[in-house]
This record gives sequence, structure tokens and C-alpha cells, in this order.
Amino acid sequence: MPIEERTAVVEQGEKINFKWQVGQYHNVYQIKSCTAAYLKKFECPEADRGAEERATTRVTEWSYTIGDKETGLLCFYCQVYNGAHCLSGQHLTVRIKPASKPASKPESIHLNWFPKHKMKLITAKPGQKIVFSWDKNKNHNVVRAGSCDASMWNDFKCPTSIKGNELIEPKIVDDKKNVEVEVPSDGRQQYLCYFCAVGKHCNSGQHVVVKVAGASPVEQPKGKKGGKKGGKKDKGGKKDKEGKKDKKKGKGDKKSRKPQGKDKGKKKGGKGKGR
Ligand SMILES: [Cu+2]
Repeated sequence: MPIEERTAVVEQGEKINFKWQVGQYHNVYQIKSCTAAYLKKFECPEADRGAEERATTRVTEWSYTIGDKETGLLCFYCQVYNGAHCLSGQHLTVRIKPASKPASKPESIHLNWFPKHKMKLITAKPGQKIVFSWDKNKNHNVVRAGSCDASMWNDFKCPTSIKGNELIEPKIVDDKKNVEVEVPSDGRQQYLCYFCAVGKHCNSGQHVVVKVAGASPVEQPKGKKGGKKGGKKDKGGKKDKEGKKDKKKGKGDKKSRKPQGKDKGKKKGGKGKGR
């Protein structure tokens, strides 16, 4: 089988499944000091030196979940017949890569919304929420300025009317009026401007400019690709290796490694001996 089926890149937190047919005689050994050299050439240990058994021939399935902090490489092989299976290609070298975090949600930014508030200029990340809140008996509102750019960041010009701007309706939460906005992730907006259109509040300082951190294209929400890749079945006479890599949410996985990328459905059965 092609070499790339014996190597894989798997993210932290993901699971590697080894599975072979009932009746087949395989096991899983792991080499303790696995290095990148194994990606090119797998050295089946003589007399299993430096390796330890992880799954015996009494089972037909074994899985290993990569730790969230784990790094480096993992080398597995089938030791059956004193390594004959390994020598005939039944091995797998995994390079661990950092999990593509689900873009952990940044904490919301809370603005105590009144004319003398102190946060006139803030920087926020795409996806981050900004919450304006004020006593429900106070008369304020939140209007998003229809046009907003660096000039507003440098010198806020209060719009003279609400026209052309967007009034955002508050919700009452815990006896306060709240307006919650989320910084867009499409990267198109570099600045967001908000002000209070009541009386002279804006001119008295009730405005804020939000600079969108790293506003640039990309940052897609991590493509949820279609979850599991159907395990590569049938590689040479192997039977079902069904690799179901249970990945957590479809992480983007930009490197689109062929199906096997994730599920290392180990192809046991090195030599397709009949089961
Ligand atoms: Cu106001």
C-alpha cells in the first residue's frame, strides 16, 4: 500500500481507531521513541525492543485518543509473527498536530452605557460580543452608525440624526436594558461605531468605536466538512478498516489529507492472509 496510508496527521483530541476482522490475528505495539524518521522509513524493532504492547491478539479493535496537550509522533505496528506483519507493512506513523480550536469564544465585552463612560475605543475579535447595558429607567439607546471608519476612531463625529443609521432595540435583562451585538466574522468591517441618539448624549461622549481585530478575510468558522470520511475500505485485500475517526466537530482541517487523514483505519492484515 502506498506509503501515505501508513502515515497520518491527527489532531490533538482525536481518536485513532485500529480495527481488524474477527478471526484475524493482529495486535498493536507502540514504539516508545518514535521519530520523524519513521514517517519515511518505519523501522520494525528487532525483538520488539523499545516497544510495548497496546492491544493483544485477543481483540479486534483498539483505539487511542490523542491527548489535548500531546505532541510529537506515534509509531504503531503489528508484532504478530515476531514482527513479520510489521515488516510486511503493517505499521502506522502519526504526526500529532495542534487541535484547530473551535475558535473558543472570546469573552463578551461589557459596556456600562452612559455619556461619561470610559470605553470610547475598544478592540474586539470577530465573533466577540459587546454588551451595552444601562438602567432600564434611564433613557438611552444604541444606534449603529451607517458609516464608520478610522476617522471615527480618531475623532468621533456624532451623526445628526438617526437616519442612515441603525437603531438597535434593547432587551431587558436583570432590570437593565441590554443591547448585545456581535462583531462580524466576515472580515469586511474594520470598524463599528455606536452612539446614543437620545438628546445630546452622543455629543456628551456616549459613543464608542470598535476596531475589529485582525479584520481580514478568512477566519471562516472552520468548515464543517462532512464528518467522517468513509474509512478507506478495501485497500488491497484488506477488509473493513472503517476508520471512523470520531472527530469532534468538523474541524477545518485545511490540509485535506486524503480520506485517511484522520481515521487511521489501520490496515491490519498486513499480508492479506485470509483471516
Ligand atoms: Cu443616552
